[in-house]
Amino acid sequence: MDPLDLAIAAAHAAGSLLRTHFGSPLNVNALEAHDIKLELDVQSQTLITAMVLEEFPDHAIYGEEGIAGNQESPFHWIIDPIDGTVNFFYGIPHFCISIALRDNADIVLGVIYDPIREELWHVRKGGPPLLNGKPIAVSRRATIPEAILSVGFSKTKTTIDSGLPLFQDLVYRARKCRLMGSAALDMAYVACGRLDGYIEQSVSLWDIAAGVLLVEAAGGSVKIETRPENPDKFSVVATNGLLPL
Ligand code: LIP
Repeated sequence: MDPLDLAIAAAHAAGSLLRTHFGSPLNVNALEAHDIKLELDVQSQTLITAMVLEEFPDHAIYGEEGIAGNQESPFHWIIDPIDGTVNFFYGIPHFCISIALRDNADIVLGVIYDPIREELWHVRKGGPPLLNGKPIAVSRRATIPEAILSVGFSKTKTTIDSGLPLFQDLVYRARKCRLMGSAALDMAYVACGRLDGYIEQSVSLWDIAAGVLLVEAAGGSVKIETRPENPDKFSVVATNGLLPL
């Protein structure tokens, strides 16, 4: 099976699982000041992992809910089983599944699926970025005053403290700043021109892997820096490539 077709099938399967449970009582695995971990996150990743390893038993899984498969493999599937888990828990219909495949250091495909709006973004390295099968492109807005931006604060006091000054500056300069709660959807929205930029201080690879390929394929730019306090966390600035950010 073509790996992109598999990623799309896995996103759809996980999407219908999430739709089934959306708005119903949920088993909470962990409740933190700025984060919630659901049993459904684990179930969704388990479903995607089973589908991937059935087709590619020698590949590796690197997901928010843990790793699986052959970690020596050059092929790593990077999975966020529910991106926007807190939104999901509160019944806010703004979350998605994000799946990317990395071949050695290269992200070669990305899929982001919003199961409530039934919006599927996908891209293969070197190919056109698509939303529900139609080509997409970033916006042409080039100045901050005309821009709509999404800003994320992640999950800790440290990351909130480090993000606040930038937010305080941009909220006065940009047309609007939004806090939408899903890094992957923020990047998908930049890729299709709904947002002009997305900034967050501390996210994980699974939050942004598919989105990076999508935004760059759509004509945008993504700047990623490793966090000084945690090599597995990244600060990200994704824009349409025109904004001075
Ligand atoms: C979420 C990100 C969001 C960030 C949250 C959290 P999760 O991912 O998508 O941008 O602000 O703190 O990291 O935990 O829902 O997969």
